[in-house]
Amino acid sequence: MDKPVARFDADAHAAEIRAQGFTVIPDFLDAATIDEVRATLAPYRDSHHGRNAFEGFLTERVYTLVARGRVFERTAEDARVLAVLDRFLQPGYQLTASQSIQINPGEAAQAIHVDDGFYRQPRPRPAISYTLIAAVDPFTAENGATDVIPGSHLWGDADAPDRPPQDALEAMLVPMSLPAGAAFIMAGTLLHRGGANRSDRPRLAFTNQYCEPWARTQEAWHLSIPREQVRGMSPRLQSLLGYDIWPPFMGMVSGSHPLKALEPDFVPPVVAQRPTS
Ligand SMILES: O=C(O)CCC(=O)C(=O)O
Repeated sequence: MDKPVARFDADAHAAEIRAQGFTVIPDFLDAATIDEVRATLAPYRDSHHGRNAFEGFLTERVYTLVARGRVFERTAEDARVLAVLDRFLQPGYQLTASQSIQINPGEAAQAIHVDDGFYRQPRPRPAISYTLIAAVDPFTAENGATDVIPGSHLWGDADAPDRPPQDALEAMLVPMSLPAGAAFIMAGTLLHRGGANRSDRPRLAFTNQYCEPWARTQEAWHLSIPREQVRGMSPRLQSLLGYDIWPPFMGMVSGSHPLKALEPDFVPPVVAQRPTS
Protein backbone atom coordinates (compact mmCIF):
# COMPACT_ATOMS: atom_id res chain seq x y z
CA MET A 1 0.00 0.00 0.00
CA ASP A 2 0.93 3.70 0.01
CA LYS A 3 1.91 3.40 -3.68
CA PRO A 4 1.31 6.43 -5.89
CA VAL A 5 -2.29 6.18 -7.03
CA ALA A 6 -1.51 8.11 -10.22
CA ARG A 7 0.18 5.03 -11.71
CA PHE A 8 -2.64 2.74 -10.69
CA ASP A 9 -5.10 2.08 -13.51
CA ALA A 10 -8.41 1.68 -11.68
CA ASP A 11 -10.32 1.49 -14.97
CA ALA A 12 -8.24 -1.49 -16.11
CA HIS A 13 -8.86 -3.26 -12.79
CA ALA A 14 -12.58 -2.51 -13.01
CA ALA A 15 -12.65 -3.90 -16.57
CA GLU A 16 -11.08 -7.16 -15.32
CA ILE A 17 -13.69 -7.45 -12.59
CA ARG A 18 -16.46 -6.90 -15.14
CA ALA A 19 -15.00 -9.55 -17.47
CA GLN A 20 -13.85 -12.31 -15.09
CA GLY A 21 -15.19 -11.29 -11.67
CA PHE A 22 -11.86 -10.43 -10.02
CA THR A 23 -8.64 -8.48 -10.42
CA VAL A 24 -5.22 -8.78 -8.77
CA ILE A 25 -3.24 -5.92 -7.20
CA PRO A 26 0.24 -7.49 -7.18
CA ASP A 27 1.91 -4.97 -4.83
CA PHE A 28 -0.89 -4.26 -2.36
CA LEU A 29 1.29 -4.67 0.77
CA ASP A 30 4.99 -3.84 0.90
CA ALA A 31 7.39 -5.80 3.13
CA ALA A 32 7.21 -3.29 6.00
CA THR A 33 3.41 -3.40 5.96
CA ILE A 34 3.41 -7.20 5.99
CA ASP A 35 5.63 -7.06 9.10
CA GLU A 36 3.24 -4.56 10.69
CA VAL A 37 0.27 -6.80 9.90
CA ARG A 38 1.98 -9.79 11.53
CA ALA A 39 3.04 -7.80 14.60
CA THR A 40 -0.45 -6.34 15.04
CA LEU A 41 -2.08 -9.77 14.78
CA ALA A 42 0.42 -11.56 17.05
CA PRO A 43 -1.46 -10.86 20.32
CA TYR A 44 -4.61 -12.45 18.88
CA ARG A 45 -3.03 -15.82 18.02
CA ASP A 46 -5.32 -18.66 19.14
CA SER A 47 -8.08 -16.21 20.11
CA HIS A 48 -10.85 -17.35 17.78
CA HIS A 49 -11.07 -20.76 16.15
CA GLY A 50 -13.88 -21.55 13.73
CA ARG A 51 -17.10 -22.88 15.25
CA ASN A 52 -18.42 -24.58 12.13
CA ALA A 53 -17.24 -25.91 8.76
CA PHE A 54 -17.77 -22.53 7.08
CA GLU A 55 -15.63 -20.56 9.52
CA GLY A 56 -13.33 -23.59 9.44
CA PHE A 57 -12.60 -25.67 12.54
CA LEU A 58 -8.87 -25.33 11.84
CA THR A 59 -9.12 -21.69 10.79
CA GLU A 60 -8.42 -18.69 13.02
CA ARG A 61 -10.22 -15.41 12.42
CA VAL A 62 -9.80 -12.00 14.00
CA TYR A 63 -13.02 -10.08 13.46
CA THR A 64 -13.42 -6.28 13.53
CA LEU A 65 -9.92 -6.15 12.07
CA VAL A 66 -10.24 -2.50 11.03
CA ALA A 67 -10.17 -1.54 14.72
CA ARG A 68 -7.21 -3.73 15.70
CA GLY A 69 -4.42 -1.38 14.62
CA ARG A 70 -3.53 1.55 12.40
CA VAL A 71 -2.26 -0.74 9.63
CA PHE A 72 -5.78 -2.11 9.24
CA GLU A 73 -7.27 1.39 9.20
CA ARG A 74 -4.91 2.30 6.36
CA THR A 75 -5.57 -0.86 4.36
CA ALA A 76 -9.35 -0.47 4.75
CA GLU A 77 -9.19 2.94 3.08
CA ASP A 78 -6.43 2.16 0.59
CA ALA A 79 -6.84 4.71 -2.21
CA ARG A 80 -6.30 2.14 -4.98
CA VAL A 81 -8.99 -0.18 -3.65
CA LEU A 82 -11.43 2.69 -3.15
CA ALA A 83 -10.71 3.91 -6.69
CA VAL A 84 -11.77 0.50 -8.05
CA LEU A 85 -14.83 0.35 -5.78
CA ASP A 86 -15.84 3.86 -6.89
CA ARG A 87 -16.45 2.35 -10.32
CA PHE A 88 -19.07 -0.07 -8.95
CA LEU A 89 -20.63 1.11 -5.70
CA GLN A 90 -22.63 4.24 -5.01
CA PRO A 91 -21.01 7.10 -3.06
CA GLY A 92 -21.16 6.49 0.67
CA TYR A 93 -20.54 2.74 0.38
CA GLN A 94 -19.76 0.94 3.61
CA LEU A 95 -17.22 -1.46 5.00
CA THR A 96 -19.30 -4.60 5.62
CA ALA A 97 -16.66 -7.00 7.00
CA SER A 98 -13.00 -6.84 8.01
CA GLN A 99 -11.23 -9.92 9.36
CA SER A 100 -8.02 -11.92 9.20
CA ILE A 101 -8.27 -15.52 8.04
CA GLN A 102 -5.53 -17.95 8.98
CA ILE A 103 -6.15 -21.36 7.41
CA ASN A 104 -4.10 -23.83 9.41
CA PRO A 105 -2.60 -27.12 8.13
CA GLY A 106 -5.17 -29.88 7.70
CA GLU A 107 -8.09 -27.51 7.11
CA ALA A 108 -10.66 -28.76 4.57
CA ALA A 109 -11.90 -26.63 1.70
CA GLN A 110 -14.86 -24.38 2.44
CA ALA A 111 -18.21 -24.78 0.71
CA ILE A 112 -18.35 -22.91 -2.59
CA HIS A 113 -20.24 -19.66 -1.98
CA VAL A 114 -20.62 -15.99 -2.88
CA ASP A 115 -19.99 -13.12 -0.47
CA ASP A 116 -23.10 -11.08 -1.27
CA GLY A 117 -25.49 -14.02 -0.90
CA PHE A 118 -26.87 -12.35 2.24
CA TYR A 119 -28.77 -10.05 -0.09
CA ARG A 120 -31.39 -12.43 -1.40
CA GLN A 121 -32.01 -10.74 -4.70
CA PRO A 122 -32.41 -12.69 -7.95
CA ARG A 123 -29.32 -13.19 -10.14
CA PRO A 124 -27.84 -12.26 -12.54
CA ARG A 125 -27.47 -8.78 -11.06
CA PRO A 126 -24.77 -6.28 -10.17
CA ALA A 127 -22.83 -7.24 -7.05
CA ILE A 128 -24.06 -5.57 -3.88
CA SER A 129 -20.68 -6.04 -2.19
CA TYR A 130 -17.04 -6.39 -3.22
CA THR A 131 -14.36 -8.34 -1.39
CA LEU A 132 -10.65 -7.65 -1.09
CA ILE A 133 -8.48 -10.54 0.07
CA ALA A 134 -4.83 -9.76 0.84
CA ALA A 135 -2.22 -12.54 0.93
CA VAL A 136 0.01 -12.04 3.96
CA ASP A 137 1.60 -15.44 3.31
CA PRO A 138 2.04 -16.54 -0.30
CA PHE A 139 -1.10 -18.26 -1.60
CA THR A 140 -0.53 -21.63 -3.26
CA ALA A 141 -2.79 -24.45 -4.43
CA GLU A 142 -1.39 -26.54 -1.53
CA ASN A 143 -1.72 -24.08 1.37
CA GLY A 144 -5.33 -22.95 0.97
CA ALA A 145 -5.27 -20.23 -1.67
CA THR A 146 -8.77 -18.91 -2.34
CA ASP A 147 -10.31 -20.95 -5.18
CA VAL A 148 -12.47 -18.94 -7.60
CA ILE A 149 -14.67 -19.75 -10.59
CA PRO A 150 -13.81 -17.07 -13.17
CA GLY A 151 -16.88 -15.65 -14.89
CA SER A 152 -19.35 -17.06 -12.34
CA HIS A 153 -20.27 -13.51 -11.21
CA LEU A 154 -22.41 -13.33 -14.39
CA TRP A 155 -24.37 -16.49 -13.70
CA GLY A 156 -28.02 -16.64 -12.77
CA ASP A 157 -29.47 -18.22 -9.64
CA ALA A 158 -28.44 -21.75 -8.59
CA ASP A 159 -31.42 -23.22 -10.46
CA ALA A 160 -31.04 -21.07 -13.61
CA PRO A 161 -31.03 -23.17 -16.82
CA ASP A 162 -27.76 -21.59 -18.03
CA ARG A 163 -25.89 -22.42 -14.83
CA PRO A 164 -23.59 -25.47 -14.53
CA PRO A 165 -24.91 -28.13 -12.13
CA GLN A 166 -23.57 -28.00 -8.56
CA ASP A 167 -21.51 -31.19 -9.01
CA ALA A 168 -19.64 -29.62 -11.96
CA LEU A 169 -18.45 -26.59 -9.98
CA GLU A 170 -15.48 -28.17 -8.22
CA ALA A 171 -13.73 -28.88 -11.53
CA MET A 172 -14.11 -25.21 -12.52
CA LEU A 173 -12.27 -23.82 -9.47
CA VAL A 174 -8.97 -22.03 -10.05
CA PRO A 175 -6.60 -21.38 -7.11
CA MET A 176 -5.58 -17.72 -6.71
CA SER A 177 -1.83 -18.36 -6.50
CA LEU A 178 -0.34 -15.09 -5.22
CA PRO A 179 2.94 -13.89 -3.75
CA ALA A 180 2.90 -12.46 -0.22
CA GLY A 181 1.69 -8.86 -0.35
CA ALA A 182 -0.57 -9.32 -3.37
CA ALA A 183 -4.32 -8.91 -3.07
CA PHE A 184 -7.34 -9.44 -5.24
CA ILE A 185 -10.71 -7.73 -5.41
CA MET A 186 -13.70 -9.83 -6.45
CA ALA A 187 -17.34 -9.11 -7.08
CA GLY A 188 -19.61 -10.31 -4.29
CA THR A 189 -21.39 -12.42 -6.91
CA LEU A 190 -18.27 -14.51 -7.76
CA LEU A 191 -18.32 -18.16 -6.63
CA HIS A 192 -15.28 -19.03 -4.55
CA ARG A 193 -14.12 -20.82 -1.41
CA GLY A 194 -11.20 -20.88 1.00
CA GLY A 195 -9.06 -23.77 -0.23
CA ALA A 196 -7.90 -26.83 1.74
CA ASN A 197 -4.53 -26.40 3.45
CA ARG A 198 -2.52 -29.52 2.56
CA SER A 199 0.80 -27.90 3.52
CA ASP A 200 2.53 -27.96 6.91
CA ARG A 201 2.30 -24.18 7.48
CA PRO A 202 -0.57 -21.75 8.12
CA ARG A 203 -1.86 -19.50 5.36
CA LEU A 204 -2.53 -15.98 6.68
CA ALA A 205 -4.71 -13.49 4.82
CA PHE A 206 -7.07 -10.67 5.62
CA THR A 207 -10.22 -9.49 3.96
CA ASN A 208 -12.01 -6.16 3.76
CA GLN A 209 -15.45 -6.20 2.20
CA TYR A 210 -17.54 -3.24 1.07
CA CYS A 211 -21.25 -2.93 0.29
CA GLU A 212 -23.71 -0.50 -1.21
CA PRO A 213 -24.56 2.35 1.18
CA TRP A 214 -28.18 1.19 1.45
CA ALA A 215 -27.32 -2.43 2.28
CA ARG A 216 -27.08 -3.86 5.81
CA THR A 217 -23.46 -4.48 6.84
CA GLN A 218 -22.27 -7.88 8.12
CA GLU A 219 -20.74 -6.28 11.21
CA ALA A 220 -22.66 -3.76 13.30
CA TRP A 221 -19.70 -1.39 13.60
CA HIS A 222 -21.56 1.05 15.83
CA LEU A 223 -21.66 -1.72 18.44
CA SER A 224 -18.30 -3.43 17.84
CA ILE A 225 -16.02 -0.37 17.78
CA PRO A 226 -16.06 2.06 20.74
CA ARG A 227 -16.97 5.59 19.72
CA GLU A 228 -13.81 7.01 21.39
CA GLN A 229 -11.80 4.91 18.96
CA VAL A 230 -13.86 5.90 15.92
CA ARG A 231 -13.24 9.58 16.83
CA GLY A 232 -9.52 9.02 16.14
CA MET A 233 -10.15 7.57 12.69
CA SER A 234 -10.10 9.47 9.40
CA PRO A 235 -13.34 11.02 8.10
CA ARG A 236 -13.30 8.56 5.19
CA LEU A 237 -13.02 5.59 7.51
CA GLN A 238 -15.74 7.00 9.75
CA SER A 239 -17.95 7.16 6.68
CA LEU A 240 -17.04 3.58 5.70
CA LEU A 241 -18.06 2.51 9.21
CA GLY A 242 -21.53 3.99 8.90
CA TYR A 243 -21.05 7.46 10.36
CA ASP A 244 -22.62 8.81 7.22
CA ILE A 245 -26.02 9.29 5.62
CA TRP A 246 -27.47 7.56 2.57
CA PRO A 247 -29.57 10.53 1.40
CA PRO A 248 -31.93 11.77 2.36
CA PHE A 249 -31.78 10.29 5.86
CA MET A 250 -30.93 6.56 6.02
CA GLY A 251 -28.43 6.13 8.86
CA MET A 252 -29.68 9.11 10.90
CA VAL A 253 -29.44 9.16 14.68
CA SER A 254 -32.66 10.52 16.20
CA GLY A 255 -33.11 12.78 13.18
CA SER A 256 -29.50 14.03 13.07
CA HIS A 257 -26.38 13.15 11.08
CA PRO A 258 -24.62 10.20 12.79
CA LEU A 259 -21.36 12.19 13.06
CA LYS A 260 -23.10 14.14 15.82
CA ALA A 261 -22.91 10.95 17.90
CA LEU A 262 -19.11 11.19 17.78
CA GLU A 263 -19.03 14.60 19.47
CA PRO A 264 -17.46 14.22 22.94
CA ASP A 265 -20.45 15.76 24.72
CA PHE A 266 -23.06 13.79 22.74
CA VAL A 267 -25.93 12.52 24.84
CA PRO A 268 -28.47 10.39 22.93
CA PRO A 269 -31.70 12.38 22.60
CA VAL A 270 -33.64 9.49 24.15
CA VAL A 271 -31.60 10.19 27.31
CA ALA A 272 -31.30 14.00 27.03
CA GLN A 273 -35.01 14.42 26.31
CA ARG A 274 -36.30 11.79 28.75
CA PRO A 275 -39.16 13.22 30.82
CA THR A 276 -38.13 13.62 34.42
CA SER A 277 -41.45 12.83 36.04
O1 LIG B 1 -9.82 -17.28 3.14
C1 LIG B 1 -10.18 -17.36 1.97
O2 LIG B 1 -9.40 -17.58 1.04
C2 LIG B 1 -11.63 -17.16 1.60
C3 LIG B 1 -12.54 -17.27 2.78
C4 LIG B 1 -13.96 -17.01 2.45
O3 LIG B 1 -14.36 -16.97 1.33
C5 LIG B 1 -14.91 -16.77 3.54
O4 LIG B 1 -14.59 -17.03 4.72
O5 LIG B 1 -16.05 -16.35 3.25
